[in-house]
Amino acid sequence: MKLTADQLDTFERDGFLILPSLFSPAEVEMLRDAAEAMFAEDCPQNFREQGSGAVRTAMGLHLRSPVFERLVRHPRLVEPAMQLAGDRLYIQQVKVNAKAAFTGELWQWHYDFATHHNEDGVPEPLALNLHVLLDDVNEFNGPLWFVPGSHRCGAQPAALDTETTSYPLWCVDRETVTRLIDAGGVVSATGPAGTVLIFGDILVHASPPNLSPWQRRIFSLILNPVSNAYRRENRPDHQHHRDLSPVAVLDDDCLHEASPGVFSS
Ligand SMILES: O=C(O)CCC(=O)C(=O)O
Repeated sequence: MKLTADQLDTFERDGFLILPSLFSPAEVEMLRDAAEAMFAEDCPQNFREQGSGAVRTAMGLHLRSPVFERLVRHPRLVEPAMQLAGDRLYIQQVKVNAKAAFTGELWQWHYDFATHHNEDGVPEPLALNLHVLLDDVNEFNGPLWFVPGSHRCGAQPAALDTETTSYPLWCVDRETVTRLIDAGGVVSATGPAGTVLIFGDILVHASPPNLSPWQRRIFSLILNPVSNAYRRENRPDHQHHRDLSPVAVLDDDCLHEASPGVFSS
């Protein structure tokens, strides 16, 4: 799947794209079922909320599930990423972030490169984060908030926050966020299940807690150019995969060919 010239212009201007309903309800159902099985596991790849103990993020999914093994090679994700990056890409991180109804916790203001650079030694902010909404995401159940154009202001000062949530993250301070939002505004990335979000490594974003009665699950695939690979191995493989093989693209109907219970590789 190729992005149009308009979509490429929008990505360059805003730093993100929202592509509604790219995956069908049947495909989303397969992904939800696979995610549910992963969330039931007790393993180091599953990070739990500080408050409720519910799974907050489940990582390394393409190595744990045949459905996600295919999703990370899906042409509706990988082809636009290759088009934007103009390079061969490796699979850096694969996860589902969940926010349980009423108790799902926030993600602080940050840009991904601060963590990729400081923890993993990634040289340049060239990685792309590709999301698939697994639930309908509305203004109430903890959508991502993007600051349009913040990627054009360069990498902002960031500091490691190990306290606010269970997941250590390099975050941006309030003064910086205020300045960037005064300049560019803020957009809530909502849409029906199956919607795809694409954003770059220095786009400033966050997401609020989920106080609504609706759960919110989002799949995330981070692809990074092979030429821009990590230089440090501070974090475990599931937080930054070591395998630098360029990701191969499967057929458009690849999800339907996955056998749900059997992991093949
Ligand atoms: O799932 C969320 O709400 C936040 C995700 C995020 O910040 C990220 O993928 O970088």
